[in-house]
Amino acid sequence: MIQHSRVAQWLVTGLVVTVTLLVVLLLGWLRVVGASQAILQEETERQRDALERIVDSADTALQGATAWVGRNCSEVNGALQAEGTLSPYFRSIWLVSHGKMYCSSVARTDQAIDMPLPNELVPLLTGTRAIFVASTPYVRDAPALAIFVPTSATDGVLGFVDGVYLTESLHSVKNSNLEWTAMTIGKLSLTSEAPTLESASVATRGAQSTLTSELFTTSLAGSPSLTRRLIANYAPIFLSFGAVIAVLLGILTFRHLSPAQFMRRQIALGIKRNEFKVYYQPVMELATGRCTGAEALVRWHHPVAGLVRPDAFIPIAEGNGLIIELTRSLLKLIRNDVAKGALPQGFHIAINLAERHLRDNTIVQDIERIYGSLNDTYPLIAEITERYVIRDSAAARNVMAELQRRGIETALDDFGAENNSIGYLKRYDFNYLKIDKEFLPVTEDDVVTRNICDSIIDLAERMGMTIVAEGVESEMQAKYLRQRNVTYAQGYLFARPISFDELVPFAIAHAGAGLTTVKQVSATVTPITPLTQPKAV
Ligand code: G
Ligand code: G
Ligand code: MN
Repeated sequence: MIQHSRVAQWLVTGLVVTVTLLVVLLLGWLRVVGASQAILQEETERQRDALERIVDSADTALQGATAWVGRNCSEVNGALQAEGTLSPYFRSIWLVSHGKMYCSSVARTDQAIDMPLPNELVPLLTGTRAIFVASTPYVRDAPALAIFVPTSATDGVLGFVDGVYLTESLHSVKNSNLEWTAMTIGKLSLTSEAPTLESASVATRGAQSTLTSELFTTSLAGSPSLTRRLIANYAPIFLSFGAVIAVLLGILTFRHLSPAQFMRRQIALGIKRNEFKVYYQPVMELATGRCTGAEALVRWHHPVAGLVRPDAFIPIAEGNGLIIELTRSLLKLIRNDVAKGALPQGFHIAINLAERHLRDNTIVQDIERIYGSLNDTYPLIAEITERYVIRDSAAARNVMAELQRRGIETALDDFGAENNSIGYLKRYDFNYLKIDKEFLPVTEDDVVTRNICDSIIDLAERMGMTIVAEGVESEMQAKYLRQRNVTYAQGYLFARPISFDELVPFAIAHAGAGLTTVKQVSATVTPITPLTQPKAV
């Protein structure tokens, strides 16, 4: 028997289920990361906008003061003071000339001022510049944002925005989604965590979202609670989805690797690799001892399992429809054998059809296409077993009629083996009736079987059907059948199923009218059997 491995079936199924679950979990994790990124991105924009409102407002105030640059401090001091006091966020505003801060919104007019600009702002360029400073004039160790609006290469307005506003903004943006937020210019950062300037590389380590605007960069990191919340959101969806997919794929895999599917693939492969061979069991005319035909029987020479009997694969091939293709390939083998012309003219070849063949005209077309005009010289007989229930009797009747129209007679195979026998005789028009070996009396005093067999013979004669007795094994059975005028017989008494090369000499040896007694027939046949079929095939 061809070996199907249950262990492999379970192992592969387990693997598929595990991999599916892992993939779905990975997808779930990617979804969490994606959702988290989207949230952080949005928070970063919110933070940037909040800080930009402060910087823009300060910038606008400084732009308003540029008209006073270069003017005498005592003249504009009052206006500058008003601007510094009334504009929000400013600690102080300064006029700059020739690279020096010479006039302030917080110092008295009479006080001489000549302070250098915060270092990093120099050299001055056109366009607003900004830098974090740790201290400002008059205020030590309190971070501020220095914003410089130049009017020329060396002149302009400088404002110090108090760091408290920025820290407060960073703090207010931070919510339960966020671990920290930071605003960075150059190498320095202000964060939501402390009111002091920090090195940017330290402060923004582990940032998950960063956004750079014209004057500064905002960055932030998500909180573990955000990740936990997203996992809690997505876990039920992905876990249930994953479980369903994994179970479905598991079932599909398990079924794909089931013994039936395994056999299906093996059979399909066997057809492709020409592992199926046809054997022929001679059919004898009882009255004359002539061999008038043979029944083609399939044998599977499997490379690993060896010789496989039809019972092991024919029902499977019938169940999954491969029987159509299998029969097609057997027809080709039979055609190739018969076309050699070595058999006596008029020699019959019986083929076994399955219930599936009777559902449409495919088999009629196949026979016509493959066997064609060979049928005139070596007529086919279509054996239809009564073991299987014919589903569509109208279609079956049509197929049989089509076959008969083409000179292919039909035989009811295995008669009496199952329950369909009598009904089949009524519904279908068979030319032959093959009595199942079960109904051949085995001993002289086997009265019950003999009575049944007598009735079957009587019934067939009344119906005008020719009888073929199957599984004839003893001289006693042959004698009984001859007494009852049964026309044909096949069985081990005459010959086992043999290869075509063995069939030809057998058919020629039994073609003449000389071999009329069964004794002679069996004497001729017996030596062939052990030689050609060491084990029954
Ligand atoms: O040859 P035995 O040889 O063991 O055959 C067993 C069963 O397989 C029988 O019922 C026979 O009718 C069936 N069988 C053998 N060859 C074929 C075939 O080519 N097609 C179909 N459908 N059945 C076959
Ligand atoms: O298609 P069908 O069911 O008629 O197939 C015939 C089956 O009977 C095949 O399996 C074939 O090998 C088997 N067979 C043929 N002759 C004999 C016989 O004399 N005795 C027994 N027991 N089986 C036989
Ligand atoms: Mn048969």
